[in-house]
Amino acid sequence: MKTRGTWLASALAMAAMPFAISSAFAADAPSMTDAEKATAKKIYFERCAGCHGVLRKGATGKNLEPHWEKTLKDGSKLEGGTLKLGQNRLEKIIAYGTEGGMVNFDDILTKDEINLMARYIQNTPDVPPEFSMAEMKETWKVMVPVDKRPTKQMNKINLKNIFSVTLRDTGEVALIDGDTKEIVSIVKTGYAVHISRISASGRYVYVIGRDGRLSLIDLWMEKPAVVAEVKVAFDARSVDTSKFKGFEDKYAVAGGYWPPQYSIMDGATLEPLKIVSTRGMTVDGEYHPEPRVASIVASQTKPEWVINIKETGQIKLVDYSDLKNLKETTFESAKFLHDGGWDSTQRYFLVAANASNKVAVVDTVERKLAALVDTAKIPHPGRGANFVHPTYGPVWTTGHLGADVITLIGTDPEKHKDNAWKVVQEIKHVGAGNLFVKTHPKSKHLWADAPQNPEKALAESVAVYAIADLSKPPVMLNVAKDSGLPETKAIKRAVHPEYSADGTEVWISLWGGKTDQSAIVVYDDATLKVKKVITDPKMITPTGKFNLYNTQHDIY
Ligand code: DHE
Repeated sequence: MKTRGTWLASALAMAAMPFAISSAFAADAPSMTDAEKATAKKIYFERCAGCHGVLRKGATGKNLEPHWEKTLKDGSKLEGGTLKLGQNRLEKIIAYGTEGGMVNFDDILTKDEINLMARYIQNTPDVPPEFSMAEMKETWKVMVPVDKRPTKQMNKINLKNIFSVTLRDTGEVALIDGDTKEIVSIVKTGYAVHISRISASGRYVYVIGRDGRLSLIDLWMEKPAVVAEVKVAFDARSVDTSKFKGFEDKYAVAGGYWPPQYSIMDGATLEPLKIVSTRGMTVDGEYHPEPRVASIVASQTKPEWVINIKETGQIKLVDYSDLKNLKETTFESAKFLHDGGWDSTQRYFLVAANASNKVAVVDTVERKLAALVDTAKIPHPGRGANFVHPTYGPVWTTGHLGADVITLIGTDPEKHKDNAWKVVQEIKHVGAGNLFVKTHPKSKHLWADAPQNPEKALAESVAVYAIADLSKPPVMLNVAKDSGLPETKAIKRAVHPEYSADGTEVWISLWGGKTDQSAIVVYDDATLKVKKVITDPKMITPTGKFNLYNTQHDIY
């Protein structure tokens, strides 16, 4: 599959990251000047690190070390590396991509930059510095202390239906009133914010930037604003809060890509409390120096987080009831864990091991892996979608980046035992390149995007399936056309369906060019007609959207 580089764009701020150990460049690698190395390092973090890793050991993308060697199960050795591939082959791969899923960069990087990157990755990777508790504390800021914050909601917004929207390339989040569709506030956050998560009480929004900056927004203020901030890592993607009774709003937890560790903060001030490294052995028994923290989810039924470690395939249940004597239960699943969501009972967490083409099912009651389900190529669920299938009973759904299907997995081991943790149906999707699927308990529809599909018309559209008859072709909505926005050079990728709190509307972002005014198109879920186009000069590169009520209660 060939898709565009936007998917890969990684933390800009990582480029500015200091490097403790200057690279020991391989003897037979192409030479580079200091200035070239600096430019290449920046491009690598912007475009490549998200998939290949900082140390280039590979994850969703291939290993990019100058030389690697591995012992196969039968004892034989396999070796390879960028030096072996050589300058010409590397330039071709970077420019045109590969059938294996590497994207083409010939439209993003110049010929000189492609030449530079091919040389850079034949040299030994730089090792970025660690990030200690003392360093983290230095970055911690409380803009509005707890005793200066309101004691009740000071605005008239229906907080249940507010949406926190990532404005990816401006480093901001827009808070949009779901009832009036007015932008309530645009707040400065970290670079290319990844996700927003809501505290158990629904008062606070936690927003994590790719540069590891965690921002805390207080929705009770007359105009909601950032009240505290801390840098949790140099590169990060995930955050959640403590949701169990008695611990509401008490802690926040954030996952680092680099350094590979998770940090626990005070929920109201973001004061750093604890850092836990995730380095260790993969499920294959090999030491990994860069096991990045992928999705984190808070249990509503226990004082526990499910923390998924990408490269090692280890899943941790972290009991936060006693931080000094932190209890971690770790169990093996499959490598390259990424994103996932609860089943409808919120007992099981289903997480994609994306480059292993599997979904791991975590049983948070029995505290063990319930199943590892084989799926089509590169499952990418977001949080997935739960509904009752007319034939197979309760199912959880994932789309795929690498296959043109939507996979339905049975989730009811009590009443539909034969279907539990099995792929009960694969719906034919409009193409590969899906990122997110979504439904709502009150809806009769399943929505699926395809923003990474190379066909412009598909990338700009969403597909809506009727749950009552999933064999029927979907209704296609061309969101870019429905927005009424003028044509631009950049494709306007329709991404991330998100329901309103009452489940009657679906909001879709148009992820457009870096500086283009874009929009969120709101559809009526019953009639599939456009209800509203939310646009504004400041609406630039909207991507993820998080409805407060649905995110707070894990409704999807
Ligand atoms: Fe994401 C979720 C990592 C690229 C939009 N993304 C996640 C999660 C992880 C992750 C680990 C789960 C967080 C959780 O639940 O705790 N994403 C990565 C990457 O490593 C990757 C592949 C490359 C990178 O360099 O970041 C990547 N992601 C993207 C994008 O390019 C997307 C499409 C647009 C953007 O805004 O950057 C994007 N990712 C999202 C969204 C979610 C997400 C909207 C949350 C989905 C939800 O409904 O909860």
